Amino acid sequence: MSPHQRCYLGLDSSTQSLSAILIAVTGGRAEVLWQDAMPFDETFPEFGTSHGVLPSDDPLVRVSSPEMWVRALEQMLGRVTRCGIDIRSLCAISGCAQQHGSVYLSSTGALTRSVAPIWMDSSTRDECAEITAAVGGAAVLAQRTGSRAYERFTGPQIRKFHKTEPRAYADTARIHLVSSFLASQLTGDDAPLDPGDASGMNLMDLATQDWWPLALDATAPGLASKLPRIVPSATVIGTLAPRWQSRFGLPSARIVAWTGDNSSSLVGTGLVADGHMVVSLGTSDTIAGIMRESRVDPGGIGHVFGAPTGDFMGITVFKNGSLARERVRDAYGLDWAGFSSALRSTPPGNYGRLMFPWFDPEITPDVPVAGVRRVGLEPDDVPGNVRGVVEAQMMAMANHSRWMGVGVRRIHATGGAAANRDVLQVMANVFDADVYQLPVGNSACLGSALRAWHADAASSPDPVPWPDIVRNLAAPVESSRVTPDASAAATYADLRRRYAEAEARLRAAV
Ligand code: XUL
Repeated sequence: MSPHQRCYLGLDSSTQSLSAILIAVTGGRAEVLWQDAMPFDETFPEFGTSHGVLPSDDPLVRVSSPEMWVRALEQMLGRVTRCGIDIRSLCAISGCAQQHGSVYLSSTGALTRSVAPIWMDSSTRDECAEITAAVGGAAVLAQRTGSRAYERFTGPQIRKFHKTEPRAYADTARIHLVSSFLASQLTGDDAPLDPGDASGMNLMDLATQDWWPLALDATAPGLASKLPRIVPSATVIGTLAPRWQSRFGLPSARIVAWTGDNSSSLVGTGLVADGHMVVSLGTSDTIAGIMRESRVDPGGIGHVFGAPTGDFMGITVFKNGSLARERVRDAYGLDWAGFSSALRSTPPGNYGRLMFPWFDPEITPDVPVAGVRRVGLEPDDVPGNVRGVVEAQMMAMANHSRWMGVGVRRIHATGGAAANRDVLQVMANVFDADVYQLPVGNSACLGSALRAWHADAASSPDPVPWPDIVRNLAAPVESSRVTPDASAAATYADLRRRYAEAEARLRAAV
């Protein structure tokens, strides 16, 4: 190890796993030294999760276990110390987590609610309506907080908890997001939130990046004192708690504020300036880009969040992402190679046949009742359904990101399915844009390591500007470019319109 080498650890507590990436920076150049991932279902079978979610009788309710997340963090820190790398040069740690999920703690730090509602939950329709009415309507709420009320957002979830379990709500002294909850574990005290994650709550005033009193009052009594502080994303919030240092022999590394997985992913895909978009094909599919100014969607689709660079980010989120692709793959007994060859054996546009893969209630568009719909597509047509699900996801993403007003010419693709170039070809054709893969697969986790570096350097005499932070590890691989096919792009220009019309018809019929 070079004496000038500084190491940074990035963590990502996602829906299905906890992952870690350790990078080393020498002479301004970063390299990945080690990475690991810990899937929750397999590592902690005693919690009984499926894809990271606890069983529930109500199909609208989706909760997970804060205790399991902490166990994973402990085990991961143990793995870091055993990874074979001299971790004395570990200078800073940051992390990110699935957004919106909330953890409820008493004044002594005990859980006042054993489970945490997560982003897949859609059980707060009434609370969304109540909050919207109390602040003066959906447009006001969206303008102030960046989003109209969404079921998964933390404000409506807190309101539901207050209504259904008032005692436990009263006993709650602190409500953390998953990100600030895990950051608190590292520092050993009460960690603040960053604006990137706080903007996913329907509670933060985007302009002031502080809590919006009217939204707090509309949500639940006494909420102001139960929420963490909000600090700029690049804040060093403390150092690694002594108990981790003594237990694992780790150094007193700086802890940098954690954020949401989507804002972290912007850094991990090199999007530190406006101009292009990132499409993440993970448990949720998302499309996002940096905005210099907050431009809220007048149609109420999508969100404006804070970005790690201090700018804003526009984002549209789809619940039926990788699990929908897996459902189609499994329904026809395929593996991923078979899935790809089905894509290759069918023409762009799928002969005009359409699928609406709403295996779960969908976020975008708002579809409260689950159920796959098909137009002209037989359920037993294997390749037609494979192409159907991928085209549906890409067309929905292209249609529902138009509000951001970004002419998409270049897309950085990340998430598990971004490894599949047949899927990326559909993306390139539907968007009529060049698509690039990234050198490091887990962009949210990489973003955490790079944010740790950025914040550490920012508080030193030699700050490193964002473009230099993302230069080598988060720059798209030029040779990976997937270019659109002109005739396929023309097919989709027409099909996207038909898809939007059919989508509106089907939603009206629900
Ligand atoms: C973002 C969202 C999801 C989760 C997934 O609004 O709900 O992308 O962050 O972890």
